[in-house]
Amino acid sequence: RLPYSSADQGWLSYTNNESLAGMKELTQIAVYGNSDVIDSALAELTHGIREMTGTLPAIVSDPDRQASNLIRLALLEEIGVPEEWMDAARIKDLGEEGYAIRRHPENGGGSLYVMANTDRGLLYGTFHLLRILRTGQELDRLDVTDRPRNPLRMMNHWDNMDGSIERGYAGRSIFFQDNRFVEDDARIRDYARLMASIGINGIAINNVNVHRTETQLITRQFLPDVANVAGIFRRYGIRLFLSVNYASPMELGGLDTADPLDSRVGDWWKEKAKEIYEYIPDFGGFVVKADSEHRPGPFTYDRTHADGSNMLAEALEPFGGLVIWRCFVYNCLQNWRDRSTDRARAAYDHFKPLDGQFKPNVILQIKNGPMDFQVREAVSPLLGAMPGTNQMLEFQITQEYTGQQKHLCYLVPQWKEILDFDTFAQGQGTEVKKVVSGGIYPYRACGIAAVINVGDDHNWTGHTLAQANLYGYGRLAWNPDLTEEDITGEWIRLTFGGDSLVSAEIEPMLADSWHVYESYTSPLGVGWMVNPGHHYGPNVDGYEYSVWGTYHFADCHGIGVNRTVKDGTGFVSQYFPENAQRYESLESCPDELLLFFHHVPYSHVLHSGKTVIQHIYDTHFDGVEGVEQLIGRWSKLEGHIDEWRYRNVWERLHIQLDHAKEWRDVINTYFYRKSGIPDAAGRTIY
Ligand code: BDP
Repeated sequence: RLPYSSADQGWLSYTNNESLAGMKELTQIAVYGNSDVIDSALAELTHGIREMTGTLPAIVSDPDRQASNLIRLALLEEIGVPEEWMDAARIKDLGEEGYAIRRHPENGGGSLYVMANTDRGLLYGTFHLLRILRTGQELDRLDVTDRPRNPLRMMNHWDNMDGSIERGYAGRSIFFQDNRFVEDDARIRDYARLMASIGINGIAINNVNVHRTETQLITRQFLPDVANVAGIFRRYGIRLFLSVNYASPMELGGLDTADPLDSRVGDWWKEKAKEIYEYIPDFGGFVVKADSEHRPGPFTYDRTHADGSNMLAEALEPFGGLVIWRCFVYNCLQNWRDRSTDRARAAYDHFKPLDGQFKPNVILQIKNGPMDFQVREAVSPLLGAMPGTNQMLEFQITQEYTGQQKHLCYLVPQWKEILDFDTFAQGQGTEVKKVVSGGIYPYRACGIAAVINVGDDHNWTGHTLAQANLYGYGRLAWNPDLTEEDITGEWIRLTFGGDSLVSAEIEPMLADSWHVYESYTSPLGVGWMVNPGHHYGPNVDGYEYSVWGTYHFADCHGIGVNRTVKDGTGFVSQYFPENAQRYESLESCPDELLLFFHHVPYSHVLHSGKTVIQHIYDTHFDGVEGVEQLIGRWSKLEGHIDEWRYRNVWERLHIQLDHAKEWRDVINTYFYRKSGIPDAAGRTIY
């Protein structure tokens, strides 16, 4: 048994399952293949089965082909599968990370096979089998093959070495404390298990804002510790990445420049890369935030982001490392009096002209929207717009703008919309999910990354139901075609067991929650309206006259940002024509993004038939009622869920209710005073 930590095991918590207890196949396991990752798979399998059946399965060596009543965990090259089981094409199709799970009682002698080309495939297959067992799926003629759609499925930590987490709402870092690595790594092991079980294969452990101490992570002082974490990850098929400070050659190397075209700078990074790979032979590479929010970058030297990233890429290339270069580049010191600037334009304006100039081991990491992880914003027009440059999508699981894990806000529905968004880059059917998985352009590396919502809280995510975002992200990164319903149902059963009342109440809670949160916060896609700095709670004009470029332009006549080509910022022109036309015209612009693209009078009538002002009033009243319904549903689960988790969610829902009322009253009052238009339903607005 592995030394698991005492933290909540989340969706890996197993409870006794009587229907499995009698299954003979679960009493013995034969393993074909040998590696650390296979050992992890075996440990997970024995642990899970023991927890579910009460019996520790025996490990048997080399049983003959006819032997029955066992699980065969097998590398395909070791076992040589009988032809009738899988044709060659299907096996090839499993690739490096896919697997097959089969059980044919009649000709397999009652054995259950988990088969893969690689040890990582076996690990993923094992977790899938455990899911099948835990959710009580039919085992009789099991015939599953699966492989991930996205080559890279990453988590980005924004952890600082002092133990704090930028935009963290679930406690302190699980990696760092007092400017060192934590000593007890049981929690990190559990974390690696959770991540591998949802298919994550790359993790950047430190904040993209790389401060002085974290700059040192790539020095001999800390590389042994980094290597230790990389070792824990490796056993779970995960490669470790580091966020690096672009100015490291100056801060660590004593150079007087970080100019990417100065050969001393390139040489410094080459030496540095060599050093890192001495410690971590499978090091994933660098995540870089450059020229953004006061971080250093190539702009200082009048160089482009292609120059900057290629220089790093060259250093990592001999070792197979990647440079993940973030596109969150904009002017955070802009003059708000100058209405011709529009922050939404920035990523596209900076990067699109550089298409084709990046080295094959550079990937551009693009936030889902052109602004910054708002509850609702348009999809970034940069996605799909660079045929000659690897791209990956960036989501934010940590709920910076979506209630900071005090409010329930299930983000899977939002992510589904974004993944399914048709960019029209290559005509109809060029959805974001196809672009970033490499299905449209011949990308060398690509996938999805997300800013994680995990800290050292007992339940990892602060709000226990926020675990569903973590789980859902991993599942979607593995397969963006999974439905919201599938993911939600699976997560609930794995996390809380098979009580049907629990599923019946939590499913609609999760399904409604994004919409509920959106209703009582900023309306119709306009975003922001939060307190500056920490981004929690309502403040309509918090950012209105600020240099950050985030405005709603509300006055007594109307509200919204005119981003049209006709007489606005022209942002709309960055989309492919089908989307540009849809957003440009008031008639076809979808209601939920109306104020993201247009400035309209309060009396403007939406497709819903309501005026903008009445929509604002109605949704804000509805939003609070929505939270009351969430509480009503959750209250029915008392006694059906353990006390700790029940209280954890109950308390947060009540905080949410209080704060939803505050949002409602601040927003409604603001717009009532600005517009002077009373609520048609005559409700109290202050
Ligand atoms: C903003 C966050 C800030 C991050 C930045 C980023 O407020 O803390 O550093 O994004 O993504 O949303 O770099």
